[in-house]
Amino acid sequence: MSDLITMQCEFLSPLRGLKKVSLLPGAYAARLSTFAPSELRRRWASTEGCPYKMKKILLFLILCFMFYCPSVLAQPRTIYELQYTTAADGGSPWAGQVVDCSGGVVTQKFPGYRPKFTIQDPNNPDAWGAIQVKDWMYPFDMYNAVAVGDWVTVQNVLVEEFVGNTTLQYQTAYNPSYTIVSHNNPLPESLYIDPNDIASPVEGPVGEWYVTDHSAERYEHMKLIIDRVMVAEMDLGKARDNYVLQATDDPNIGCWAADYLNIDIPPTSDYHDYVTMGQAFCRVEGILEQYTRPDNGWDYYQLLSISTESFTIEQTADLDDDCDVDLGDLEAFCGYWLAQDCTDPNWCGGSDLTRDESPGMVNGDDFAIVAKYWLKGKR
Ligand SMILES: [Ca+2]
Ligand SMILES: [Ca+2]
Ligand SMILES: [Ca+2]
Ligand SMILES: [Ca+2]
Repeated sequence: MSDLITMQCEFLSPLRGLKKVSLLPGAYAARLSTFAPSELRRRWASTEGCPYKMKKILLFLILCFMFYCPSVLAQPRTIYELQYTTAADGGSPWAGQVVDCSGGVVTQKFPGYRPKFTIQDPNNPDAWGAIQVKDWMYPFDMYNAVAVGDWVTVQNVLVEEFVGNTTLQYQTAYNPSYTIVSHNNPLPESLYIDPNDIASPVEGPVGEWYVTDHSAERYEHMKLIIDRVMVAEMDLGKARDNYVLQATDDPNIGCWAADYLNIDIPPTSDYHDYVTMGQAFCRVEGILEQYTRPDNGWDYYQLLSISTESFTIEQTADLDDDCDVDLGDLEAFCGYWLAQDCTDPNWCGGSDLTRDESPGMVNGDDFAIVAKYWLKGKR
């Protein structure tokens, strides 16, 4: 056996790219596991110099090792590795392969026929940092076990492009597993982007909508914030539940959004109560999802709100109505310092933030609110 393990066979050469090597079967198999199937076939076909019997023995050893020691073979991939792509269609280079993923923090969960959740790796805050996990294994033990804020890793999951979204499919056929590494992690900060960073689709033939700029692919399933937008159109998209969030100062800038993930929408509505035509928001926070069904005339990205907290209509302590809290607001606040005649509706220029009596006054209690929200809304 030891002779077999340490033999120097020409068979090793095409696989390792070396003339003479000695390897334990485990390391050998681990090395092989890093090759794509097509590359393995090519290299196997090129081992003509190796005796057929020896090739069979080596193959047997490798398969034995792969069967008994899968955890040694596994090379966990980061979310970034699974998502990053330069492909024009935005597809993951790992699509179709079964992988382990070092995972990230659960940012939202969505029940359904096949429940799903999103994990985001805070180590990649700017792009390619999040991915969707879908549980196919009834009664959905994994989905039920994980909570928002858990850091979750998954093993033996199929990478699949599902209607435009890179998805880790948790399916019986691949003997998957998961690990909750830790609980109560802070959720990754949402990334401020311009609404135009999520290009809106344009209507091709009537009723068909395709996005021509797929640069938002890098944000797929990440937590994002856009600010200073208003609802400009509704009832768009496949489910007639998409709306346009348009920059309040430029009608040419906007993106598509939807509320189907939102835990606070009324049961009979497609929209959160805040989403009405013309409604302006200081900020809208959400998770980006793609919807691609070219056969049905669709390819677009949509910002999905998560809860009521996803929407900021007015920024608390923003006294000069520019959606942030900074020196301009502090200056306005100081102009009313210790005023004692604050009444509805002006409340001393908004500086009586407590509004707990009428007439009220501007004092330390109000300043505490300014301090609490200081710099909120600043990019
Ligand atoms: Ca995509
Ligand atoms: Ca993707
Ligand atoms: Ca302000
Ligand atoms: Ca007050």
